[in-house]
Amino acid sequence: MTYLHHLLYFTAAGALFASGGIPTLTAPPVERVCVNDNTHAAGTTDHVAEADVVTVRLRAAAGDWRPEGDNGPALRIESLGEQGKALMVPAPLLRVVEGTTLVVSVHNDLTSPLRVHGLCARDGSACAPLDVPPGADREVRFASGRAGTYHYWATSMRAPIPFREMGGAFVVDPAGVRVEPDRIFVITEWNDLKPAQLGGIMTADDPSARFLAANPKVSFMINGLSWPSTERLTYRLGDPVRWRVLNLSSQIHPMHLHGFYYRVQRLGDGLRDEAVAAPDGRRVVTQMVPPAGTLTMEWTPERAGNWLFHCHVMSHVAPERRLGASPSGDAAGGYIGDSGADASDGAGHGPHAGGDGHEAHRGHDPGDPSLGMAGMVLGITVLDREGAPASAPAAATTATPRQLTMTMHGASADGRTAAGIDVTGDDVATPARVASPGPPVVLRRGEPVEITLVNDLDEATSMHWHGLELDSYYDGVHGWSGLGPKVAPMIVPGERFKVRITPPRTGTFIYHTHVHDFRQLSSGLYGPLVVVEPGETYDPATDHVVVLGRRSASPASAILKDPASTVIDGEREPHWSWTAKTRHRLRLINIAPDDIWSVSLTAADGPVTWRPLTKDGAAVPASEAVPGPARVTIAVGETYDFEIETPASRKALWLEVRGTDGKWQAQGHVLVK
Ligand SMILES: [Cu+2]
Repeated sequence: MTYLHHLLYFTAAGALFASGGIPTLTAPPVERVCVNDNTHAAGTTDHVAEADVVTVRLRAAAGDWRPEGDNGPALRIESLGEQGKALMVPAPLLRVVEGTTLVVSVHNDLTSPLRVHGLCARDGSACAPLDVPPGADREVRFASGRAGTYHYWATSMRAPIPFREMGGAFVVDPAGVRVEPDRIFVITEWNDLKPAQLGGIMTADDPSARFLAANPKVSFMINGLSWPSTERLTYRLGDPVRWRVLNLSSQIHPMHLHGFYYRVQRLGDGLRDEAVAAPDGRRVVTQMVPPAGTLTMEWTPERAGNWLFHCHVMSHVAPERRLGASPSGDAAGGYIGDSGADASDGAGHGPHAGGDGHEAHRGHDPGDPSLGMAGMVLGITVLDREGAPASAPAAATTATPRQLTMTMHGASADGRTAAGIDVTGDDVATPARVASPGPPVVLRRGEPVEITLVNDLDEATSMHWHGLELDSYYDGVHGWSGLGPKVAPMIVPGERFKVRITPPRTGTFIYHTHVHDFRQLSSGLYGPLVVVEPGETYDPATDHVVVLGRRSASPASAILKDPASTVIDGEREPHWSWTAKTRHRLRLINIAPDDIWSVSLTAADGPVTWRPLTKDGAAVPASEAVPGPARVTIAVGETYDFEIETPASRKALWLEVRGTDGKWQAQGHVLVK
C-alpha cells in the first residue's frame, strides 16, 4: 500500500487533521464526489409560452473522488454539482433543445474565487466568463444557440483552458427532430500541480518543458473513471453507435478505435461546433482531439467480440497512470516525468529496465484485468444481433490462407544486433537481417493470410494490427481481445501465436506491440502493414513507406526527453533515392510512443507539393484530395498517404520532422534523379 493510499484511507475514515496536526473532532464529514456517466441532464424544465426554460442550480465545493473505483484512492478535489445533489466528475450535463432558455446559477463553497467559462448562448458571439467570489451566488440567463456539442468549465486556479475536474458537457439538440440515442464521454485530467506551479507553467517560454520539470502526478479519466474502472460498453451487431467525445484536459489525445473505422462528423472547440466537409464524415481509426476540443463520431459494430477505444499516447494510458495499487498488487506512482522515483521503474518493464527477472512481467501478467493499461481506455463488447454473447467467429473461408511467419528478436547480448522483426513466407524472400523497425508486411485485399507470430524475445509480448478490420481474437490485446471465455493470450518467450486476417480494404496500417511499455515499443517492435489490390504488386521503387518512431533502450520518460531517439525508418538521417519525372506514393506512419509531429517535405526553393490520398488507409474526402504544400501534423496511431510528382531533373528534398513546439527532431534526405 502506498503512502498516498494510507493517507487517503485515513482521510476517508474521517480522521481529519487541522493544519497544526491536531485532530479536529468537530470537522464535518467530507463530501463524496460521484462519477457522472452523462446520461441525465441537469436542471428542471418550465414550459412557458415562448420557449422552454431550463433552470440549473450549480455549486462548487471540495470533496473526495475515487476515479479508480470504490477500492481505489480517494482524491480531494474541487468539483461541481447541482444544489441538493451530489458533487460529480465530470460536472453536471447541460442538455437542452435548441431554442431553450437556460438559467444557470453558481454558488461558490470553495475558499478561492471561481471563474466559470462557457455559460453563454452558442450563437457565434464571444463568451464572457462569470466570476463567483467565495460564498457568493451568481446567475446567468442565456438562449441555447445552435445545436451542437459544447462544454462549460470552472477554475479556481486561473487556468486558461479546461483543466481539472470542474467541467462538463453542454449539448444542444436540434429542435423538431428525433434525437438518436448517443453517449457523451468527457475526458478530464487529474494532477497534483499547485496553483503557483500552474502559474509558472502558463507563463513559461516552454510550458511543456516546465510541466515535465514540475514532474506532477497526473492521470486521465473518462466520465470520471480510470481504466479498468471505466464503464464497459455493450452494443449489438449492426446497431449504429453515436458518441460525443469532449477533451477537458490540457493535453492532445489521439483517440483510437480498435477493429473498426469511425466517421468523424463534427469537430468543435467548446464554443463552435462544425460539420466536417464530407457528407458522410471523415473515415478514420484515430482522431486527434485538442485541449478543449470536441468530437462527434459514429461507427457501426460489424464484428462481435471485445474491442477498445483509447488514447494512443502511451503515457496517457500506461500502467504508470494508476494512482492506487493495481489489481495485481503493484504500487504505481502516476508520474509522467522523469525522476529518480519514476513510476516506470516501480512498475518494472523487463530485464532492461533494471529490475530483476521476477519483477519484469508483473505489470503484464495475463491474469491482470488491467491488461497493463490505466487511464483513458473504454472497453467495448459487441454482442450478436439478438443481444446474446456471440460464439466463435464465422467459419474461415475455405481458401488455403497464405502463410507468413513473423519472428520478434531481442537485441543480441553484445548489443551489435538491435531488437527487431523478420518476416518470412511462401512468397517472401528470407531477409538478410533482422529489421528494426520490422519490414513492410504486404497483404492483398480479400486474401486470407495466416501469420505465425514467434516470440524470440526474453519477455512476453502481444501484436496489434492497427487499423485493420479483423476478428476480435486476433486484435492483439492480451486478456481482452476475443469472444466470451476465448481471449487472446500473452505470447510468452518461445511461444507461437497464429493470427488469421482477411483484410477487406486496401491501405496503410501498422503492426505494433500492444504491451504498453515504452521500452518494448522503442526497441523496434513495430512496422508498416500495407494492403494492396489482389492483382497489384507493391513496388518499393515508387511506393515509399516512411515510419516515424523512437529508438531507445531507456526507460519511459527518458525517451521523451531525448530528441536523438526520434527515428525515421529506424534511422536518424535516412537517405532515399526517387526516380525523376515519376508519380510516387509516400505512406507516412507515426508509431512513436507519445509524439505528435509536424512533418514537411521541402526543397531549396520551398515546400514540395503533394496530394493527400488516404488517412488511416481510407480515402480522404474529395474536397481534401487536392494538391497543396507538403506539410502535415501526424499523431501517434495515424497514417497518411500522399502522391508526389517528382521533377524532371535532379533535385534534393528534405523530409523534416519537428515537434508541435517547432523543435527539430529528425530528417530524411530524398535525392530525385
Ligand atoms: Cu491522450
